Amino acid sequence: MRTQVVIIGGGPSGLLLSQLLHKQGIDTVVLERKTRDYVLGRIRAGILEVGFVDLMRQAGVSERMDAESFVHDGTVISYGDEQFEINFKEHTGTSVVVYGQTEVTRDLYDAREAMDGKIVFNTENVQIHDADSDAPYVTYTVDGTEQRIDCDFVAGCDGFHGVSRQTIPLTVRKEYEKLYPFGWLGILSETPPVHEELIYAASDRGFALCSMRNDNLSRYYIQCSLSDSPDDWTDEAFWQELKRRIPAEHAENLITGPSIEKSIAPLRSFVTEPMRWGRLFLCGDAAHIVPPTGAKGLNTAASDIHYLYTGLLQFYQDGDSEGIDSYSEKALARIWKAERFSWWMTNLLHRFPDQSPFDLKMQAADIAFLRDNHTAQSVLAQNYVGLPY
Ligand code: FAS
Ligand code: PHB
Repeated sequence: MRTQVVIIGGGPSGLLLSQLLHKQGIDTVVLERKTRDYVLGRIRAGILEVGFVDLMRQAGVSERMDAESFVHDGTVISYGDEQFEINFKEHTGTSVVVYGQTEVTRDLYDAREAMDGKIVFNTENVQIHDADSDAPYVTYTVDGTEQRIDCDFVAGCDGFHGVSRQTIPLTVRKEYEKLYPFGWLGILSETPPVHEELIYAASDRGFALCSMRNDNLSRYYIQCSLSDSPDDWTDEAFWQELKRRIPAEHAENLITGPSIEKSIAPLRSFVTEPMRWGRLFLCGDAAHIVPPTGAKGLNTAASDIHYLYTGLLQFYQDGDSEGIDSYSEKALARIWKAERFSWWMTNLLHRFPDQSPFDLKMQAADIAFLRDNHTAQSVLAQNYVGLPY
């Protein structure tokens, strides 16, 4: 088989790239190691930057998002019983969209199937060959039969544990990593959100986040120990701890209910450089990871896809390789700013086991300065809604 671009990974990165390229007549094949239902079963991001929304519109996959998403002009930051709002609209003129990654991925799958996009599920042993030549190819096994696809380019959209990043020799790539000494225990509950905007809560017991998916589907997180497992937390224990970490007025209004999903995500910052090796390009979690505190994971995947899509279009339509040649540099320039923001938000709002009394005073002063200073709030707002592509 032959195609123009093989895309490894059928998550939001791979599907969005495939849809954008297909709409321009560029042929792709997506290789996904799981099933569609398995991919849709993962509960992850919830906040979309305006750049992501524009890309979904460009891909012709925004109808349900426009109909069902919430537009948020700001967010609440709380510490103990005190709270203040950061008004994104006032500072930046724009907002963010609340629409779950699960729904984004579902819409993309539906759009790919409506266009007869080629997606191979349950692929095993995907291997990228001759990526540093002009004739790369990919082999994989499906239903016990080995297949080969010759192509012009390979897009590695296979997430942090995928094969693409590992294909780039260690003599070529450099990795940067920071592991955080805690995780996020998240639950999904069919209950109305506790507040009309998100609440990022710092407390002396640790971080909490109150988010949502729709009027009767809420997403809550509490900072937890890395040694915890979801089974260590009954729903009741989760609700009680969440109430201790958010302002009393919200704790009193919190409507609890049974969790329909409960999981723990470890927090890490990670970047691999470069994001291109020959005809192989890395996108999204295959190349970088952020702690979810700044809601940047999915949104930096989107800006990667924007840069790669634009570059491939330039190559195929104008025979000009400038866009793909500058892909890694452009993507990394924006990624590092998102890494910094996510790292900064995580340090601002979480309790670290080794914090000294002085460190705690510095953290409280940071939050107080953010509360009182218009410019500090504007800096947070600009980063949260998304820096320019
Ligand atoms: P993904 O990991 O989503 O998709 C990669 C796909 O490649 C998967 O479907 C996988 O099955 C497939 N794959 C892997 N190896 C393969 C192989 N060898 N062959 C074929 N296919 C292969 N971001 C936020 O902004 N907010 C959040 O709250 C948030 N929570 C998260 C919680 C968890 C547990 C995780 C892991 C991530 C979270 N993220 C969050 C980040 C997340 O949203 C990612 O940024 C987003 O999924 C990135 O999308 P992709 O790059 O498509 O990678
Ligand atoms: C979510 O709704 O899952 C969510 C929202 C904001 C974040 C992280 C996760 O920063």
